[in-house]
Amino acid sequence: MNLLKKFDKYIENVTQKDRIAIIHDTDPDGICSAVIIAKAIERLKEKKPVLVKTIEKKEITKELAALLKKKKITKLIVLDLSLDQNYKSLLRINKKIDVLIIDHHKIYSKKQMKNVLLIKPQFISQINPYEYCTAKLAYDLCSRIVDLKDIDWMAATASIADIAHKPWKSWLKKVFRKNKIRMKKDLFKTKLGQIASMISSAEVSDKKHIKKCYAALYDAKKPKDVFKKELVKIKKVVDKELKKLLKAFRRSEKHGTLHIYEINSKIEGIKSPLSTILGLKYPHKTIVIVSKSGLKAKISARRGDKEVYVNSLLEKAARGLPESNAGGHIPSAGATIRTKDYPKFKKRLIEEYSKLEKRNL
Ligand SMILES: [Mn+2]
Repeated sequence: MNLLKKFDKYIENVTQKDRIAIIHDTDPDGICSAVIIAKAIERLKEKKPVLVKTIEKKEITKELAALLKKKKITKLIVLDLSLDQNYKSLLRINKKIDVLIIDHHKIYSKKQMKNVLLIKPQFISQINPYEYCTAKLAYDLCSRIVDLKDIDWMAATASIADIAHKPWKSWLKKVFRKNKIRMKKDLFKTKLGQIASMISSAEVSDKKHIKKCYAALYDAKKPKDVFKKELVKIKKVVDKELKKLLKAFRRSEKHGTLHIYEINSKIEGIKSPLSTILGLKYPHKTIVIVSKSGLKAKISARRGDKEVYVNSLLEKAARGLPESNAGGHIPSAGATIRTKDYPKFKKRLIEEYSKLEKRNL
């Protein structure tokens, strides 16, 4: 059976007795894809998920496994998370739970597990996986079996947030026209781009806001409904801090085209939108942003022109470090390490980078 048929079968098999959990990534793509899947199942099966939750580590922890058991989950849907990086952690949950993973990160494991259906763009299309965001993939998959045209703008918002718009230009134009939104050259300046950065701002300033973003999208009939007072206020605060940090970027450490920018901000997660903005501004530079807060150092990397694979770069620099994780896309990736390992990480990063630069000369 091909993958699309398997997907249809998975949805078809959802019954009234099922208890559905949706686990998604914390970023706009993760949140938009969660709403799209929840709406699709609700429209087809008149069922709402009993649990919608984000996780940051790409694994099923013992705590999460216990929660799924307590909630008597029978269907688990995982979105925008490369759980195949940690397939073994799936063994922590009941084998009777049917798992569906929709993700667009690189393929970490080709292993197939009996109760797990893994869908990535690489399996069904020719489009670069980092330019086929999870929300668009979920939208396309579900649109084959249920009408979701009224929420096409959510898939568009996620495509902008993930800088995954290039292959979808004509589709995006249609979505903008249909929703009466003005198209601009800088997609982040459009209404949907503003929603993308508002969700991202809310997410980075406090993970607790993620539920509010989910609810705002879920309840929205039109894009303008997402602009809730509280979310707009948060965006203003984050924008101000971003402006300050962008100004100070010129003080970052340079090693060839590698820029290492160590920041100290009260908004811990700000490194992600900051690196996205810098990555767009300097596509031929490799931007690595480091935010050290307590015991953990969090790292965000971007390379707009994809001349350097920042996912592999971070994976190499973090390899073998205790309690570390690293991964993501070719042009955009992240890592977490212990703060005390940062000097070692940084040394490796610079070494790996100079090796890459030599190879390209
Ligand atoms: Mn994504």
